[in-house]
Amino acid sequence: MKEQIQKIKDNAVEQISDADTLEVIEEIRVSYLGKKSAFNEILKGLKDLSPEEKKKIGPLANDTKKEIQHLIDDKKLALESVIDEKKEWIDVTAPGHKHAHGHLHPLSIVQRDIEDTFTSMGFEIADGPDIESESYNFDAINMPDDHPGRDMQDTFWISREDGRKKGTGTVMRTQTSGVQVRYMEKHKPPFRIIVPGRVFRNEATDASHEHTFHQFEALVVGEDVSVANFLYIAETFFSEFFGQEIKARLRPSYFPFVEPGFEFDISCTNCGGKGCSTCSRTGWIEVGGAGMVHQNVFEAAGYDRDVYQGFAWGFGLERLAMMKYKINDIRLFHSGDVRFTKQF
Ligand code: FA5
Repeated sequence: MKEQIQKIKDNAVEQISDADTLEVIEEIRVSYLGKKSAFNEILKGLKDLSPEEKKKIGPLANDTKKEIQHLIDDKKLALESVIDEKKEWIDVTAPGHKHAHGHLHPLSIVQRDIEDTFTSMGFEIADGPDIESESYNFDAINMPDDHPGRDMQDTFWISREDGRKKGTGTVMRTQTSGVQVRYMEKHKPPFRIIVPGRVFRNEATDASHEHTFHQFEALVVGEDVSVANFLYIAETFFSEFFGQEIKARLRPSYFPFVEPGFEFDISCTNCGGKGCSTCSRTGWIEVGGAGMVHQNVFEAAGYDRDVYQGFAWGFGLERLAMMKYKINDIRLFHSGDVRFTKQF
């Protein structure tokens, strides 16, 4: 029996020293010291031995059991401390993990820029719904049902009652100009507002046309507002936006909600007005429509048509962003291509 105990001990010592995980050491404990272990059988058999043998084998078995238990405990501690070390050890020379940072879309950057510049000039920011009544989008701004001006903007209709009665339909708004009357109905002059917003046109897309894009409306109303005020604000805004001196010029044009109406151009941001391929050698780039608010629009808002004057101005956000960042295709903005958006 002495040899048997020694053999168990030798095997245990060898296995404990080879054990490399806490799971293995637990298995060893169960197989050597557990209820069904060979060692337990030996201890159970002590009662059948003679008193003399009992005296020798009893202490030997107990000492061996304790010894194996100690070896297991020590090994367990050693394995646990290795695990802890692995957990806490930091390799300061290892390269760091690069975390992807969220960032603003280029159109959001440009929109914030524009809002900052206008608010610094005392403008408030107003808004209106993307899905707009036909009445605000067209009728109230002097584009009744049969007005040929409606043909200038291909419209996505949401609904329209039979018989094409004036003002009864719903549209994806084609322009931010519809917010003019919405705002004027609730506010009295003088005021200065800008209206940034998404607009929709049922148009074929190409490098400079999208079916969904953004406009910025500016509306200034008071008793003594003139085209000169508009020109000053336009030049101040564009000079600030492009970080260089910009000149603006007006060309006669037609929009039903202004009289007189203009297209307005700014001096080419690429060549400063000398003429280059960006401005087709003219030195000027067209950036939007503008004009003095039509008296019918004041009337639709409930104002006295003979008391107030104001100018309105609308430009495309994507087109400005394209000029600022030299982007040659408007479709990139909504392409969802992160290789594009990551550059800003
Ligand atoms: C208008 O929408 C008028 N509401 C602007 C206005 C406001 C005139 C106030 C007078 C007074 P227009 O359709 O030209 O006008 O559009 C204005 C600007 O939106 C254009 O100069 C252009 O920059 C941009 N734009 C128009 N259509 C598209 C399109 N399909 N894709 C991208 N930008 C466009």
